[in-house]
Amino acid sequence: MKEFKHFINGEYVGSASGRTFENRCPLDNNLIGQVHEAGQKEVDAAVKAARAAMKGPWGKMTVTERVEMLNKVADRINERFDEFLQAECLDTGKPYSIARHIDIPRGAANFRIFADVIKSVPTESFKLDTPDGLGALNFGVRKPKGVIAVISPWNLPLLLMTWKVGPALACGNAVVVKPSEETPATTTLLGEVMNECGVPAGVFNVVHGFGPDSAGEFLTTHPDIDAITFTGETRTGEAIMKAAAVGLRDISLECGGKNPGIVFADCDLDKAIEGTMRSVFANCGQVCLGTERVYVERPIYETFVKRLAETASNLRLGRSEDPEVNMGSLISQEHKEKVLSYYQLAREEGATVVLGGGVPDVGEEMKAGAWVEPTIWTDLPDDARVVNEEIFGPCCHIRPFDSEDEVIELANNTEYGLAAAVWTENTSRAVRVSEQLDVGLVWVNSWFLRDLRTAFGGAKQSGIGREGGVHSLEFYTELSNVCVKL
Ligand code: NAD
Ligand code: 6OD
Repeated sequence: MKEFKHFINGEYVGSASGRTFENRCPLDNNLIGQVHEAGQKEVDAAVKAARAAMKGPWGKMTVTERVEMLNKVADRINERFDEFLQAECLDTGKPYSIARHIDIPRGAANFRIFADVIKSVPTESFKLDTPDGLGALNFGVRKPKGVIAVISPWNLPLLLMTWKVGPALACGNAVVVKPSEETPATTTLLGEVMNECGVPAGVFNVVHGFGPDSAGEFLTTHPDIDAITFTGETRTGEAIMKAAAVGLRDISLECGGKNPGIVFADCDLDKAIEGTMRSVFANCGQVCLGTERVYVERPIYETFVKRLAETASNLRLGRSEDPEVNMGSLISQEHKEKVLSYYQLAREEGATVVLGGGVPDVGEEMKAGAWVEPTIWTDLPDDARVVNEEIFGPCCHIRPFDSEDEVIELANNTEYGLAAAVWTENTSRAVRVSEQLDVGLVWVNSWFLRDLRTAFGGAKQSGIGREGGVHSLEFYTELSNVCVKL
């Protein structure tokens, strides 16, 4: 039986309490292994190891040395690509075809990009005139913040964890990571890579467990944590923000969304269908940036609904390793129940079910897996819960619109503000509409096309702060000013 242990001070250790929980594959509910659950003792040890690392050789390393080390980590992830791929897909049920192109390469790229950023971004400098005529020179110095708690979700486990660990280490911090209880594997494996690449003990630590009254809460309330970076649900973000208030620790929150897709009649319809297919159904709809509300300009509304439904009906569900498969299962039985409750609610709220709405027949071997059908609804009122609450499944509601002003108002009518996709061949309209959307990220004629130098994050209840490129440096470093009187 496989065991997932904590990684503390460069070594794998079990829980002193002996407490473990099961890790099951969502494709068929088969047992993968047992995960050790951290108590206060393991969290204390991980934070202590990280603090000691900051005072040891890691804290004295030059930027050039750190950059070399992080590039080695990226190389080593790529060398062990298949192990990461298999581990990620077993934990999540996602197809290799997705993880091979997104999750694992981005896991490596997240180290490389921030190694590049840290060695090339300047700090500010100002020459100040003084009454004696000699002046003073001000210059900025970026220092690591210290020990960072990284709390990550299950939907893109390696990608979203390294999106935080990469810049944190590039800036010279030490980290304690608490991966999602659903997906312990790739974060655990990364510990081996850190050792292989000579990253000093204590720089990268992992503790496993749940949120409240478990590893997540013990870590975020730990008094020796300097800052907390979190990706996950908005309600969890609120709990973490409260924990961070004690001791005035800095936070970065990347939270939920209910993202609109806006399709104008002058779009390239083939591209809009292909892009909307990905934005609704990729990763079985479990992408925070995914489209759950599609607004289509009336002249092409009927055609769009018909074509999206036809294309979605050809999605191939099945096992990760099958090269024909482009949709896996949801993450867990619990999440399946949540998504199915919205499928039921949609019917109660008066939806027309254009496609799906139930549980697919995936055969005897995978019957116990977390499967749901790709689903499309129309005809729901704007105040329906299904149109307003984040479902995080392979589903969307499509509604017609008649004018730019109307669709901007509809798109913005949400407590969230993460992402939007706009489909039009009219560049002026694309710019005009994009600028009026209350979101952190707009894609025009594309979706999830990532340039890692750009600002990433959400408005409103979708988060606080921006990560990516130099923006990550704002969070992972303390900027000090030195004023030298000449
Ligand atoms: P979640 O909030 O349930 O869990 C995320 C992490 O927080 C897990 O590791 C969990 O154990 C931990 N946690 C839970 N309660 C905690 C507490 N009280 N204290 C400390 N830690 C706690 O989220 P999830 O279900 O894993 O992920 C799905 C959600 O994440 C969706 O809402 C999705 O939109 C969001 N998400 C957002 C982004 C983004 O970039 N904005 C990216 C991916 C996912
Ligand atoms: O691409 C990224 O950097 C990122 N943070 C993606 C988030 C996806 C959400 O599920």
